[in-house]
Amino acid sequence: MAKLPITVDKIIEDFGPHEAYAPKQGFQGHAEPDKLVKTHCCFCGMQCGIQLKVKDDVVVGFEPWMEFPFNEGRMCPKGVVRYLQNNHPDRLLSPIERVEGEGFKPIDWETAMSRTVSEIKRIQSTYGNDAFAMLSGVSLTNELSYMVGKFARVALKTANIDYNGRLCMVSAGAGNKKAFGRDRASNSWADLKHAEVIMICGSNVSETFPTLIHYIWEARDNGAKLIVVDPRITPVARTADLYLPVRPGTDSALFGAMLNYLVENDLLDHDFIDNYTSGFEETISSVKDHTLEWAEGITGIPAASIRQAAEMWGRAKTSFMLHARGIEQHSKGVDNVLGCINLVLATGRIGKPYCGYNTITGQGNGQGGREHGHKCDQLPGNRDITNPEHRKYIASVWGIDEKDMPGKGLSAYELVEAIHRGEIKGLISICFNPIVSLPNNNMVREALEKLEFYVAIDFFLNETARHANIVMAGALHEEEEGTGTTAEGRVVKINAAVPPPGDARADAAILKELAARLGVGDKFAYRNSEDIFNELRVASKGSSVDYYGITYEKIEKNFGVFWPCPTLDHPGTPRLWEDKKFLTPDGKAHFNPAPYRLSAEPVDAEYPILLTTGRVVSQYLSGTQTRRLGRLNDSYPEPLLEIHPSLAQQYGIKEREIVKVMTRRGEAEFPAQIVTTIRQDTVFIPYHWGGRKSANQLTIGVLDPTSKMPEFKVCACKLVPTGVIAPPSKESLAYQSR
Ligand SMILES: Nc1nc2c(c(=O)[nH]1)N[C@H]1C(S)=C(S)[C@@H](COP(=O)(O)OP(=O)(O)OC[C@H]3O[C@@H](n4cnc5c(=O)[nH]c(N)nc54)[C@H](O)[C@@H]3O)O[C@H]1N2
Ligand SMILES: Nc1nc2c(c(=O)[nH]1)N[C@H]1C(S)=C(S)[C@@H](COP(=O)(O)OP(=O)(O)OC[C@H]3O[C@@H](n4cnc5c(=O)[nH]c(N)nc54)[C@H](O)[C@@H]3O)O[C@H]1N2
Ligand code: SF4
Ligand SMILES: [Mo]
Repeated sequence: MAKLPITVDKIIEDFGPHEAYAPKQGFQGHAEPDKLVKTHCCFCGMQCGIQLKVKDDVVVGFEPWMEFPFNEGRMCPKGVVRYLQNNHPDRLLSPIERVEGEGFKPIDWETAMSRTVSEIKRIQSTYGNDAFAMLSGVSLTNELSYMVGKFARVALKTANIDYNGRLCMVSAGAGNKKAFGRDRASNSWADLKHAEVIMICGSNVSETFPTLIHYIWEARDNGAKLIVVDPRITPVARTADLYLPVRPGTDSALFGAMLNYLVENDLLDHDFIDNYTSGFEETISSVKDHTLEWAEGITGIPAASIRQAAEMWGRAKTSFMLHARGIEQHSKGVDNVLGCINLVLATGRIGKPYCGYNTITGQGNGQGGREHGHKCDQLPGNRDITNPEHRKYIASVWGIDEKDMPGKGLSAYELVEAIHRGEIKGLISICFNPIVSLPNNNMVREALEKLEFYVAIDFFLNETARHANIVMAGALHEEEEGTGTTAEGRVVKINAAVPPPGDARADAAILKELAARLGVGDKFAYRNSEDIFNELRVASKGSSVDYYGITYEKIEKNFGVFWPCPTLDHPGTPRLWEDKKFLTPDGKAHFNPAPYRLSAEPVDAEYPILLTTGRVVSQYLSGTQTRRLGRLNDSYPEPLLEIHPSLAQQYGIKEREIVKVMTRRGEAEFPAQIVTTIRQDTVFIPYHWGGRKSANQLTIGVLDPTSKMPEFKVCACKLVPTGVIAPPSKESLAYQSR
């Protein structure tokens, strides 16, 4: 296999645009459109409503969709350019095959399908079914998420299927299931507007969920107080009443100390605790020694600020807790989530107006995509693949014998480790770019080079697909009908605006044909997306994630439907837990002990600085999509190392000096961006790039024991200045000319 790292530019330089490439030239943004199609943004979990303008079967622009209640026409910088992907010159317009020493060549679908199927059969008959694995993603619709889970178990008959939400939502999911028995944000965003106190832990909301900020501003207008917990003074932190500059990896000490303070000062809702919860005594005794002063030593947050946070939270009548990956992407991510939930339960602020608790779902369908069965341990309806009753029910929906259903497989990072060990020999991926997005990605690269056969399904040639033998040209959201579920639990309709370009195919059509060639066509005889959705509804019936009462028609009529929605006449459930009937075995909300423990890799003399990673507003995830959208890319074209002036001074680092960042996994160079908005002991690098620019060369592949979430948010590094000043990037030039 070709040796990497090779950047996207290099790919195009090396191999040229493939022969089938024939984009329609020129966008007719100002021409009268043939039609406007109401749908949703393909990027983050807000799933803003948008109308796509279509001319001659090409998406040429957009119009705001004012009536859609969540965003009322507002969009962020990514949402307003997503339409440029449909006609993008880098689109894969047919399957391509990698020929050793030559590069990728277009092939026809017959060749792509027959070669793929014969390799699947060869590998599985030689090494066993589980030696062929699948990796999936939650930019996919609910229909595709469901279909992929079924495809892996019924067509590939492999246990080894997992998804990119493993890097995103699994700590939140595991915490929510433990505490409530159900994995969904508890409230619609409407409850935010009238909360007295809003606490945001580990989320750069203004850059990552820009349209949600409007709700926070409205709450502020109504008098809400805002607490933000982040090692960086993010744009939203700048506006906070109380900013808590937490040392990365120590949030559980903060939450424990706040809980202890609430107990000691009796800022508790005894009625709620006594009647509707369990585990309180055990939990509070686990944080008895978490004093304010002790927590100051661990977290670096002044004790007085922790007291103030506990007072603000404890004395409010209504409150809203929000958290995202900043506290979840840790080897104790689940504990951090439970620490937040404990504060919510201790004050009884759930299941009533303006009281809420939401983990902010990241990817477009990060909510729905974690419900319908393409996780290694999960069946549709967030059912458990090891539970005999659950297996029996889903086997009956799928029309297979329960004994033929594979068991629990490996989680995403573990699955790649198994490839590295030579245990897994074949891979099919759809909607995932693990060589950019998994931690410790030098290992990932070595693993990919060991595969005997790899087929990827994508609409762009992403960095991981560069290692594939075959890449099948798939479809964008605007090219395939389906549904998604937003971060607030609202099931919305994704409408196809145009057919896939060239010879590209809808993802469902690709999976359907593969299934047929693998001999199970009868199990995938769907005529359209609605057929898949109708089967999904039945598969979810009676589960903690009940979609049974949701239909395409109902979604369109009501601007989405909030699950659970168990019957056709049920209106859906925007606010959970009003009945205080939790889905845990004892019917109560569970407190869970989550005392502080160390992160996997504490700093030491050799690696003395904390490294954390995350996002910037204009790039999305592995960057496959946004690095191709000129205006977005121009505003942040390369990863920069955020560093505090005093730490920079200690090393003699100057603005834009290239700094070598080293960890026990690897090293990489980044221009320094000296900012006063970060802790002095911490540096931050955004992770949206591959190859030599990838932050994940440095991150650590240690997982949360429960959720198997990697510790993206903290590891130890050292800095070596190179003395070379990087030329001004387009970004800093643009900045200077302002
Ligand atoms: N522009 C843009 N928006 C996106 C995405 C994108 O790639 N780009 N991706 C979407 C997806 S899939 C996701 S998951 C979300 C992620 O949304 P967020 O979680 O908001 O984004 P991150 O940048 O990963 O991390 C959030 C914050 O965590 C802080 N942090 C780091 N370590 C710690 C810690 O130990 N404790 C605390 N309290 N905070 C810490 C960082 O400083 C950062 O400001 O964004 C979604 N929206
Ligand atoms: N260091 C570090 N690493 C991280 C994180 C971090 O904060 N720090 N965050 C993690 C998080 S939260 C996430 S969510 C992951 C995301 O990591 P990935 O899932 O690897 O990132 P994406 O860019 O979404 O890659 C998805 C691929 O799917 C393709 N795609 C998108 N939509 C579709 C579709 O409808 N059909 C098909 N066939 N393909 C599609 C895109 O073109 C892209 O190539 O990264 C994780 N990695
Ligand atoms: S906030 Fe999210 S869903 Fe809305 S336009 Fe931006 S990226 Fe798209
Ligand atoms: Mo994510």
